[in-house]
Amino acid sequence: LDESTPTQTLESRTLESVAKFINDGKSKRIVVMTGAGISTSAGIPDFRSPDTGLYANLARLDLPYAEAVFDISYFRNNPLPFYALAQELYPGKYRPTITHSFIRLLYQKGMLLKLFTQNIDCLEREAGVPGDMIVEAHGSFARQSCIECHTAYPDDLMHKAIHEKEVPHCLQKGCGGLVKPEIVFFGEQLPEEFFRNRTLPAMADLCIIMGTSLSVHPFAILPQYCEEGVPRLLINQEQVGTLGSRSDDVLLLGDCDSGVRKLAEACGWLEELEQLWEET
Ligand code: CNA
Repeated sequence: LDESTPTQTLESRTLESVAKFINDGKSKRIVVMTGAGISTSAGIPDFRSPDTGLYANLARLDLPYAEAVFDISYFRNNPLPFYALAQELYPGKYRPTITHSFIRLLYQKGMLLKLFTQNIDCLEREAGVPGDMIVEAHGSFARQSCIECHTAYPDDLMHKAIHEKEVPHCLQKGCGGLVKPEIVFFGEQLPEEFFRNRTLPAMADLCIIMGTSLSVHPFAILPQYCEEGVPRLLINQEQVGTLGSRSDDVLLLGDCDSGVRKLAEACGWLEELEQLWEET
């Protein structure tokens, strides 16, 4: 696409046009899609950024390959590297970012249709987005269960195990299988709620994609469910997926927090957003 390619819906492929579209009341069903990049400023590393990403820093865990830490067959034989990492990622240590608060603001304004997140850090919930507005496509640390008999394991015991760096085992008589937070590992099915909701982006009148490399499938396909002519705004360090290929795609390349501040400012919501974030 170049400057001369006509738009279908927006006046132009700019952030200001997206803000005008929102302020004109044309956007009441926003679908937001997020990934690790919205939590990096909270102090949680993403996977794939060179140097700072988790995969670049896993050498100390002595893994055969970086992704093994989230591989279910590797975990069965050696759960220790995952639990070393889980201690760092476990909810409670991090504060939601202003980007998380921006999603809450969309919800408060009655504009959020659904948030699809790949993140497992629960920061969307902590920012005040209700659980039923969120599809945690890769699960989260919110629940845990036995990988053999799938019996749920109590939260307080999980909390204790994480902090004492122990690997928890199933409490069912005769089972004793390994317990794992219900985050989706390589080799595991995505939660049923992902499949139930995955075509929802087709109902959106605006889609905002933030902080994801869109390299994990089937999540990566979600933006393509948006109808042609529905504006798709990408706020990310880099261009990803097929974003930028449609007439109403807007790319805001840079960090998420300044991107959402710019969007909020253009909508006249900046003060409200900053206050909401302060109170979180
Ligand atoms: P990824 O593949 O690491 O990609 C992150 C993307 O965000 C990249 O395109 C970066 O350029 C971009 N990015 C990083 N920081 C910023 C920033 N401050 N502002 C704007 N853009 C930024 O992560 P994905 O989420 O796409 O990959 C999917 C994996 C990562 C999922 O399975 C997650 O469970 C997993 N993950 C989650 C967390 C978390 O819950 N916080 C942390 C690390 C990995």
